[in-house]
Amino acid sequence: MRVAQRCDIYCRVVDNFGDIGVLWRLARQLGDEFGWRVRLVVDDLTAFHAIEPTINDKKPQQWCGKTEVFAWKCPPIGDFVDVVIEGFGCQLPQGVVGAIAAQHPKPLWLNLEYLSAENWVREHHLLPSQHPQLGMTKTFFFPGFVAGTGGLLRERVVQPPPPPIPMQAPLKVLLFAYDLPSSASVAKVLADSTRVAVVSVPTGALAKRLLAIRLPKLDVTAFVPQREFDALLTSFDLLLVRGEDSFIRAMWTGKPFVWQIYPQDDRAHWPKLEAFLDIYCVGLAAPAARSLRALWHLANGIQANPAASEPPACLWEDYLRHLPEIAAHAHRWTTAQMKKPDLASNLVAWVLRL
Ligand code: TRH
Repeated sequence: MRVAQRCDIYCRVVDNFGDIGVLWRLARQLGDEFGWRVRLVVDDLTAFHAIEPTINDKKPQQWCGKTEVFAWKCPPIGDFVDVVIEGFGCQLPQGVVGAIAAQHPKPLWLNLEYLSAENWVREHHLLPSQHPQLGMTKTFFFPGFVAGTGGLLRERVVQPPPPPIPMQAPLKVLLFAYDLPSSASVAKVLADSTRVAVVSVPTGALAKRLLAIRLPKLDVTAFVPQREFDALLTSFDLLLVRGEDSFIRAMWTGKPFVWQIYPQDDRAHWPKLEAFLDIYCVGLAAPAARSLRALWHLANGIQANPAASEPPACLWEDYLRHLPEIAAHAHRWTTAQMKKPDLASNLVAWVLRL
């Protein structure tokens, strides 16, 4: 059996914080829970600093807990490595590709893909791809919600959620969303609702937009370090989250949430959202599922039939009517997901089996 302990993870920040957010979690978990020696190579230390304030964005090489962090322009080359994880198809620096190809034995080379609930993910998970010149195989590792995929990032410390409690008091809502017109329209509906006490928005472009329109009940909050993010989420009743990492963390709270998916050109993200809704709504009664879908569509600026769509305030009122059912469903969904093996465990098991 091959015991992999030396792992290099490569991360290019395309946008925002999700790329580094996911790969930093994975790096930490592999080190803390599996005893791997992990090196994380990142092209944007400023984004990293935003979620992990102990990172010095001027230092090309530094330790952060058990992880050694390198700036992209000076990656570690020459040391023996067992596993190389390329984050989200980021393309390894040229010198690194040559170095790992020259190593004997060659490392396992994985590409960690973005999360999707689409059906094809199961068929593509763990598919190998042969490098045309180097005689090396890169394996595609797909996160996912169902058996046959790589699973979801979840550290051992994440506990099953407490049972939902009836929400009588006005709701505290977190809105961590993109700076889009759809986010502003959801924010307005929330702020106008007598059932909402506060709309909390992390500092950033959307907060600026909402401050500019003087949104009532708006509370602009400081960006917290990622290790405090779960605690932040659990302090709210309803979570509007985005991207990949905050979406999964909201899920682990077991609370009702709305997912604003990362927008892509040509609406490529729409089928991804629908694929998740299709699996998420299983077991939810049709009227509640319709209401949940309608609010998620509103948050994502999706209008299947603009002529037939109800005003945002009506969609919200309908959602509120179904909220007890939606909250119970969220708890059931999370409890079921937590019974599945997590992504890091799946990845380690696959590496050790080879
Ligand atoms: O920042 P994002 O929009 O990242 C996106 C997505 O990952 C998307 O899939 C990807 O294609 C794109 O980046 C490039 O949203 P996400 O994924 O939720 O990441 C936000 C991270 O920020 C997450 O790790 C939580 C962290 N965070 C904090 O640490 N503190 C905070 O106060 C907040 C609000 C977030």
